[in-house]
Amino acid sequence: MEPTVTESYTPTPEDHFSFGLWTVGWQGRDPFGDATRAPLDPVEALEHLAELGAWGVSFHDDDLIPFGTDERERERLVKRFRAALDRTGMVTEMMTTNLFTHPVFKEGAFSANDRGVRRFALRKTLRNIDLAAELGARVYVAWGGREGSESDAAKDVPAALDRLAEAIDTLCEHVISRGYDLRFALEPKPNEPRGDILLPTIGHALAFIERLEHPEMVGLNPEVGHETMAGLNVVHGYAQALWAGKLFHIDLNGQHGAKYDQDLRFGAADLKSAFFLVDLLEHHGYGGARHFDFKPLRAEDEAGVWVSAAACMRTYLVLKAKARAWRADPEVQAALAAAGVPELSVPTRGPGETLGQLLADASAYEDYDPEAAGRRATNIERLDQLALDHILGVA
Ligand SMILES: [Mn+2]
Repeated sequence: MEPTVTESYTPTPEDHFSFGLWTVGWQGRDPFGDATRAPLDPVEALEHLAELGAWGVSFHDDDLIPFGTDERERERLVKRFRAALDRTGMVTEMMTTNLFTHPVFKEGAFSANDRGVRRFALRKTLRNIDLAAELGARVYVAWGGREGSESDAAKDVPAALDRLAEAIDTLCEHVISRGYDLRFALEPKPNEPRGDILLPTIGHALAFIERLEHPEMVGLNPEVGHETMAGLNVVHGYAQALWAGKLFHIDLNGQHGAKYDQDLRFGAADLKSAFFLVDLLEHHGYGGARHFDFKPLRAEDEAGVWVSAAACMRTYLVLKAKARAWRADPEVQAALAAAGVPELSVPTRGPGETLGQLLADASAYEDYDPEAAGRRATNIERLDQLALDHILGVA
C-alpha cells in the first residue's frame, strides 16, 4: 500500500523502538573470525540511534562498564552515559547482566555447580540492578546463556532449577526491599553458547515462573530467533506469553530455521511470521518496548550497521501499516468470517449454561452430524493467500 502522510515509515520516539548497545556495537567477532569492525563508543551509539528515531536502549553491565573496572572509572562512565541520555532524550528502558563472557561463568552463573561462582553472579547482578533503577529502567532481563550443560552427567537439572529459582527470588527480594519499580523478564533459548540451556522455550519459562516466590514480578523476554531455533512457531509462543500476562519485553530479529543463532535484522528471514507477529503485538495491545536484538552482518562496515538498524524499524512500521490495512480490508473481513475465525471468540458453552444442560443437549451429540461437519469448508487457503497478497503489496 502507498504510505499516507502519517505513514512515512519514519520512526519517532512514540514508536518505542529500542536497541541493545551490544547489537549495533557488535564488532563481528565469531567462533571462526576476528572482529571486522572497530569498537563503538556507547555514547556514539546513543547519538546515532537517536538520530535514526529510536526511543531507547538496553545494555548489559559490561557493555558500558568493562568487566573489572574500578569504582572511580565506573562512576565516570555512568555519569558520561547519563549526560548523553539527557542530551539525546533517549531512555534506558531495559538492563541486563553479562553472566556469560568472562571465564568465571564457563560452567554457569546462577546455576553453576560452584557455589562461589553463584554468589559472585548474584552480587554482580544485584549491583547492576541498583544502576538499572538509578537510570530508570523498568525491565531487567535475565538470559541464562551459560546456564546449562553439554553433559547430562555433569548437571543435576532439578538442583540447577532450584538454584535458578533461588537466584530470581533473591533478585525480586532486593527490588522489593529497595522499593524499585522494576520487573524481571526471562529470556528463553534452546542452545548456544551451551549445548543445552535451561528454560529453553517460552513454555518452559512460563512453567518455571509459577514456582517462584514472586511470580507477578517475573515475565518473559522472548526472542524471534530463539523460538525459531527450537523449531517452534514464534507467533504462537509470543501469543501464549501475552495470554498469560507475561509478555513484559520482546527481542525482535530474524532467523532462518533451526541453525546457529543468526540474529538477522527484523523481518530479514521469515517475513510472513514477522507480519503476523507485528499484527499480534499491535492488535492485542502489547504495551512494552519494540526492542531489537540483532547483529548487523559481520560482512558490513560501520555504515552498514546504521543501515541495518534503520531497516529494523522501517520494516516494523511497514508491517504495522500492512497489518492495519489487512484488518481493515472488507475482503479480508469476509474471508476471516468464512474461515470461522471470529467464531472462536464465542464461548463453547452458552451464557449461564450448566454442565447438566450441556449433558442434556441432544443437538451437541446425539443429533449432531459429525460426518457433515467433517465435510464443511474451512476456507483457510483463500484467507492465507489474502495475507500473502497484503504482504506482497498486491491486495
Ligand atoms: Mn539471538
